[in-house]
Amino acid sequence: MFLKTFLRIAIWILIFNPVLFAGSILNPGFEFTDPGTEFDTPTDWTVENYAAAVDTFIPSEYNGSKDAWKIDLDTGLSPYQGQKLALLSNGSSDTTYGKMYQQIYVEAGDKITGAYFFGVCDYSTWDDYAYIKLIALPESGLSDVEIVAVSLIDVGNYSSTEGWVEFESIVFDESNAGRYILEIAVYDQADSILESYFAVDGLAIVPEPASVILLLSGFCLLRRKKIA
Ligand SMILES: [Ca+2]
Ligand SMILES: [Ca+2]
Repeated sequence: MFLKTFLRIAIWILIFNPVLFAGSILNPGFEFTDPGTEFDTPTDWTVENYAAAVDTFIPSEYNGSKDAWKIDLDTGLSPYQGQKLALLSNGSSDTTYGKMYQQIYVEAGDKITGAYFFGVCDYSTWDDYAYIKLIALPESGLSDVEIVAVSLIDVGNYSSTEGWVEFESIVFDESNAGRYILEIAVYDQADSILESYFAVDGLAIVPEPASVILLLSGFCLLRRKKIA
């Protein structure tokens, strides 16, 4: 009787809460911030230069032109999910990049999803760029995995994406599942002048339905064996 109840609960969890069986990212929606930091640093993320959690990104008049940006500059960019989004900038003149990162792990069958916005205040051939990628830990035997790569060439001079762009990574398998550094960054190209902005929100590690079904069939087999 107890076993039957346990199996019923386990199967219910598998069907309705598949995320419990995926890898993990801490503070994936940037909703939590460390108090007392110069910028509102998202909890669980290590930041370098300008990388903050903000309620809304309203671009200022600061330095470079935003003449061709495709969002409303007065109302700005609201979070993709929740109350906050992550905003990174390479700054103007004083720094050449903004970055945030944390160690994560991904299981076989997982993929990483989310949304980004990219806006540049520069022009070609100073092609500022941004990315989201997994960096393999030393001696892990794994290779880096690119998730998002976007540059000025993709959006045009003094321009931006049309709001949030949803993305998803490859589906990981046994050969590339494991621990990585999840790194989000925006960089100047060639010089340190004229800033660009990279916003990210709604990160999630999502198991592919096929892997959930596999787990479920594993439980069913276990159950048959116990009954037999
Ligand atoms: Ca959020
Ligand atoms: Ca620049």
